[in-house]
Amino acid sequence: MITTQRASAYIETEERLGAHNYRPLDVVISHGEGVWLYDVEGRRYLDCISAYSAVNQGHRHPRIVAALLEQAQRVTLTSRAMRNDRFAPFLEKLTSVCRQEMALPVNTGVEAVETAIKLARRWGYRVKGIPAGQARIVVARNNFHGRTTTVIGFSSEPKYRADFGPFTPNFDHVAYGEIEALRAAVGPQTCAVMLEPVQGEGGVVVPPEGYLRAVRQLCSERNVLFLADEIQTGFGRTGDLFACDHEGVTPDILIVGKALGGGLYPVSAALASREIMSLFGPGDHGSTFGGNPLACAVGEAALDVVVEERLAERARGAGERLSEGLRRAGGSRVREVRGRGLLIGVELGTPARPLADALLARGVLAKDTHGTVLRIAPPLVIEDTEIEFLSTVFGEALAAL
Ligand code: IF1
Repeated sequence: MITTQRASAYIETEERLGAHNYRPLDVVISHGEGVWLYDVEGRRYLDCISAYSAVNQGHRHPRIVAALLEQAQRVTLTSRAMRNDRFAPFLEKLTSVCRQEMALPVNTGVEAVETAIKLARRWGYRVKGIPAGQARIVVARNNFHGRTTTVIGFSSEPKYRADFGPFTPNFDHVAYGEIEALRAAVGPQTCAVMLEPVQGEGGVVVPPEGYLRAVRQLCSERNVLFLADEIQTGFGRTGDLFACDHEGVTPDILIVGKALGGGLYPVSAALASREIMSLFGPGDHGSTFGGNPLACAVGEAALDVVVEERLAERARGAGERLSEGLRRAGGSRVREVRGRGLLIGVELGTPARPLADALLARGVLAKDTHGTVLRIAPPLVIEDTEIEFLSTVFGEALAAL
């Protein structure tokens, strides 16, 4: 990818002054609209990263931008030391869409994961009666739930853990998708099982049909909370409103984020029943920005767009057409095209970064994950003409490798 003088200047400064905690594609974006991003040279790219599924509604959705601008003229940050007139309507819409009784809003996804861990442990001690300090949580190998030290402490990925210890204890690991392994791992001190309904960073791994139902049943039988991390899979990404809906499963604690912010603002939350959420009393948990009026205004509009534009239904149909187009264009050069809805992983069997670079040169932004998988996750508003463009460019990029 030839970066021009202008782009190189941005890249040089970024490399000099910014921590090198990413190896980004060498493209400098200056404008976005719908599924399209434009770089500082005015070149156009079809965005198949969607900020890791945080832009389901498309870049700068007019309705969500309008909500942000309107609220920005009124009040933006009050803290939860007082109340504001956006919190209640946001809670009504969020609990109704998520089909949970109560919500605790925070900012980034990992904060919602940490909130769920604290809530599950408290339930373990005060409801299940687990002896103090002994509550355990079962997680899947190949998981990704965020980057705090507690959360990367139960990652199975060495590069996420190296030299960040010591880690929070009492997390047990099981193979993802194997219900017998989970049955064996759940013990008397287990308070919760936490899973992604489809593993994203782990390489777009879809569990066997019936796994989520079996997890739900096991947790109910063994008096253990089922925590579903739908931060990446939620709000239509996998062709259902939530990936758990594919198997008709309702988690005890639902963890959401990313697209709840409509691609404009960090909005995340943990949701649960009244019985569980009531275990948090005043002062037990909080955050400076959690539930701020601007976040609530953006979150409400983001939810309206997901529901009223039927993004889950669109993602299901578009995902089927795109997966078919990628299989046809990839032919024998692709081992597998897998995923659900518009969360698609192309398994190459060889490093996927060169393909990502070849796609970049042809106007498509896509990222490699787990080494040999190319993740394709465009905004859910993608049109059929754009799907055809993507499939064509995919075939050309593969042929050029
Ligand atoms: C990075 C990918 C990674 C998530 C799930 C919680 C979080 C995430 C299922 C935490 C965040 C982001 C983080 C970003 C890259 C991206 C990502 F899977 F989406 F591609 F890393 F695995 N649960 N995923 O996917 O949410 O605190 O970031 O708001 O850290 O590099 P967050």
